[in-house]
Amino acid sequence: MTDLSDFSFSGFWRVMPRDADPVETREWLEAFDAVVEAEGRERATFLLRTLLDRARVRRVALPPVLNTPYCNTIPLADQPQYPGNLDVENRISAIVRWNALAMVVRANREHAELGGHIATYASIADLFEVGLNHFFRAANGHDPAAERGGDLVYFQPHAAPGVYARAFLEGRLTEAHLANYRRETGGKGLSSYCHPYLMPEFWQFPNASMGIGPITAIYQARFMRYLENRGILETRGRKVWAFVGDGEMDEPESLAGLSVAAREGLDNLIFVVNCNLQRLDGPVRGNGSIIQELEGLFAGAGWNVVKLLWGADWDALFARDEENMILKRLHETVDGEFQKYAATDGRFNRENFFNKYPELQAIVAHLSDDDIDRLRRGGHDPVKIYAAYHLAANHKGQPTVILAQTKKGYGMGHWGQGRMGAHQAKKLEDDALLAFRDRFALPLSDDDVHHLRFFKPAADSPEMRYLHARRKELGGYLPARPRAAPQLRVPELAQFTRILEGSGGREESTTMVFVRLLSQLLRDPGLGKRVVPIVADEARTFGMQSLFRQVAIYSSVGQLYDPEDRDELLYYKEAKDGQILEEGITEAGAMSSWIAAATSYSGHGVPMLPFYIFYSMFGFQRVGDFIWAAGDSRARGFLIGATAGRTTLSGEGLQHQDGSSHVVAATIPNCISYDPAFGYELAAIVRDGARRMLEAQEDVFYYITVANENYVQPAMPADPSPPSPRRAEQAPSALADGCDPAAGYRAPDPRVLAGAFTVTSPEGPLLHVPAPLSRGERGDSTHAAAPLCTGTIEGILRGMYLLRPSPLPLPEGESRRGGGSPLSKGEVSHSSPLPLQGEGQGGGGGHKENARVQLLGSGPILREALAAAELLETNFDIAADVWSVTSFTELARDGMKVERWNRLHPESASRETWLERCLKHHPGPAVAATDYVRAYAEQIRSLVNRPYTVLGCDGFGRSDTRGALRSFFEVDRHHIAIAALKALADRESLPASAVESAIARFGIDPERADPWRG
Ligand SMILES: Cc1ncc(C[n+]2csc(CCOP(=O)(O)OP(=O)(O)O)c2C)c(N)n1
Repeated sequence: MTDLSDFSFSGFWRVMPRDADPVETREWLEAFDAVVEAEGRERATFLLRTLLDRARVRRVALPPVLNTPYCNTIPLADQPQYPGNLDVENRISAIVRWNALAMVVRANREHAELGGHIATYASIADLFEVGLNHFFRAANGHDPAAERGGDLVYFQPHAAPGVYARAFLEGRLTEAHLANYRRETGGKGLSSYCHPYLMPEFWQFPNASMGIGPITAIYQARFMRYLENRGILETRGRKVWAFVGDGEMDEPESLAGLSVAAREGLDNLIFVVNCNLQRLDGPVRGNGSIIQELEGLFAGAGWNVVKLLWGADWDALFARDEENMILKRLHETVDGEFQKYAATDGRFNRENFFNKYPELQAIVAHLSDDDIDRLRRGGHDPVKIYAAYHLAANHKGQPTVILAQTKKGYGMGHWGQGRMGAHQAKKLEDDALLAFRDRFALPLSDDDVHHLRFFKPAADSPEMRYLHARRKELGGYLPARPRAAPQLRVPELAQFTRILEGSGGREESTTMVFVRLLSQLLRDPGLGKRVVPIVADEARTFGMQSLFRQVAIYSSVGQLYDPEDRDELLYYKEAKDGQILEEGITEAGAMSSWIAAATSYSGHGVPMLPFYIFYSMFGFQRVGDFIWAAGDSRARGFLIGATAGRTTLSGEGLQHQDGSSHVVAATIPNCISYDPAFGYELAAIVRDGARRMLEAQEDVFYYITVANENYVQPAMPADPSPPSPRRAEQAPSALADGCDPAAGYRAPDPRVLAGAFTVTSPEGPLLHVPAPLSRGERGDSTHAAAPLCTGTIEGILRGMYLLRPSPLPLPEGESRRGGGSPLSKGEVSHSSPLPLQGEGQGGGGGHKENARVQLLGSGPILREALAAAELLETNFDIAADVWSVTSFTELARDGMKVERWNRLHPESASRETWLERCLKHHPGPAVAATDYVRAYAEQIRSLVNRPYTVLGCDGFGRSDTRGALRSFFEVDRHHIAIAALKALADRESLPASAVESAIARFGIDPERADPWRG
């Protein structure tokens, strides 16, 4: 075996330095002991500090003060009495172990592809059991504060089989559930890991992706303090227990929140690191010590560290070890060796560990090899576990981490315990199973073992009575996830009049509109208190500094300094009951806070409405896995991707310009995403989202992009004008109120379409829309109600609505009856080339029938589509209807649903998608342009049912002006117009030469490199 005692490199936590003068050492120690005894610990601490200061002055290297010896933190003398019946608990634990093992092995005997894990639970079983028998409180505990909720327990994900096996004993899962482990499609299976989405009444926290559990647990504990400090919920006495793997602690996210937990003094948080010293491929630190390393990290971050390394049988050995030979030997041993000792028998351990020094050999001389084999690590000894939990649960002022040393695959003999491949062991033969039965003294026949029969003692057996009694005492069963939550009333949309009316000629970005909206929500008497604004050091970027003063920044200690800007109206105000969670530069931390708030309806029975606003590029791309976990958590809240768009965030360049978040958002089933262009769209979306989440209690969350480009925000288009004679011919609208923006209506009075609104091009103004009707003109003197068009709102929410019908007439031959059919060759009567205006070929008015196109735009690029429409109409006499597509994803999802229904109901009348309904009376090829990669708008291709050209911003971003970027990525008005002309030329509605000359006229270089490669 390796002897590291001679190694000189800095494995300080590993090797005790040699003692050059033991006599002198003893004198110092005796003197120190005398001080402690005579003058107390405080005096001793003072002397130590003074000594350390002197050492610094004399340039003596300081010892590693954050590490303690490789033994239990809690001395035997401080160990509390064990309050339980160890014998019964051992039997329960053995039964749970067996059922977990049987479940996994059975599944894999039947279908080897199912997988599963045995070794993780085998290592953590005792840590769970002591918690479940003595510590983890459920929501209705017999606590003096009876109304309080329970503890929140993050079970180590790969130990899920054991959690199922216990729930089976508790009668919460049936044998059928266990028999369907990892077979979920039939509806009665058990999910592989902790997935609230799949088992919404069982699991609370999705943590199967390593690192997500630890950090979300920290921010959960912090959020409980937030609820308490803001006077929303009493959480005192409740704990967050997070069971994490030692390998998992390598994830940056696992470590990311350690300092915030200590800074906030989260003594409601207990981490238990299952230090079985192995991960998937091999040892966590083969050549080092993960426990000593983690001790240093946690202690350095300010945590209370409890090492739980050795079971009670070691106490006697340590007591006999006057020379500290055991510690010396332990400090020589790296984790790779500890793993080998776990995988081998007592004889091997004696020969290789204990026999190294005669003194050590003597210490275990009275033990047989079997006795040595039975020496337990701390994480397998309920008495020691209890002591650690007891200390942690009562510790004040700091979070506690328990570093529990265990053996991976504990009890699996040479088939699994401590083996390199233990993590993936899932198929055991009969001899291994029989040995397991014997090892844990299970009352099973060979036949039971052979058939992997689940075992449940009789209801009146001591085991079952004990198990139920313990959980009853602790308030109920865990894990359990309450689904119901009180409803919260959401303000009506009409209350957002100021936003719905547009910006009245002022230029404003959708981000600014969002901040106004948020500010109004915060003031709402019913909902305001439940709104949780979250930022990761970007509040000023998004113009949110006004909120600092309005609702203050949450700080558990209030504000201990006089802020530099105190004299200003909107100063940086921190307060104990502050509402904003200002997380600093940690998107992972901010997401973790958001998840805690967005699941508060379930975790605490207190619905909250969190808005996390971030640079959209640092959302799905940076912390996409957290957002996925939020979906799994059934989170309810808003994610606001700000400064969004590849060309709209102009100057920031490649790392900042987001062109893909909407594509990723589309892959999360319960994430509803929108890319609104105008403030009224945003208001309608947010209001409806809040209604769905807080009133209808749907398990959905929202991703909405907002941008920082300033332009005049138009008013929400009012109810459509009375149907024109043409419209009267149409089939009746499917919408109850007869207001169907999709069916096409007469161009609304431009004054209600938009606030004063000018789209310009290098050629000059293209489209000018005067300011909205004044209140006097509209005849309403109050500010109460904006003109709402329920049809328009429905369109906004369903993904598209007709924003600007072309003022040019529909072709005679194009009856709205047949709408939606693609233009076929020669269908449009323009047989002669369409000249460019000003090129001496006439053109412009005079045509009775115009070629027509449908322009689809989203976000800020919608304004380019509007400008393109004007270009097409003014210069080419081509009618262009412009659609605001608020969500290509919602359109595509609707399409998926309708297409599937039609496919499976071949004899029924086909259903129509929203997109079909929208476009069917609007002929002509379609062109879509967005600020995102083409894949975003491509989602609807199969639904468009006509020639469809998609423009988008594929490629790396770069810095430049918006105009230059839009030209570069070819999503500006000129490229939209060219795409429309080309689509018409392909249908022979105009000659290719017209497109060619337009390309030249717009100064487009057709030979330049592809923008996504340029
Ligand atoms: C982010 C992430 N990466 C990789 C994995 C695959 N994985 C599952 S368990 C595991 C090893 C876990 O080791 P450890 O945390 O020590 O837990 P143990 O099972 O040993 O107790 C790995 C790599 C994962 N689930 N999540």
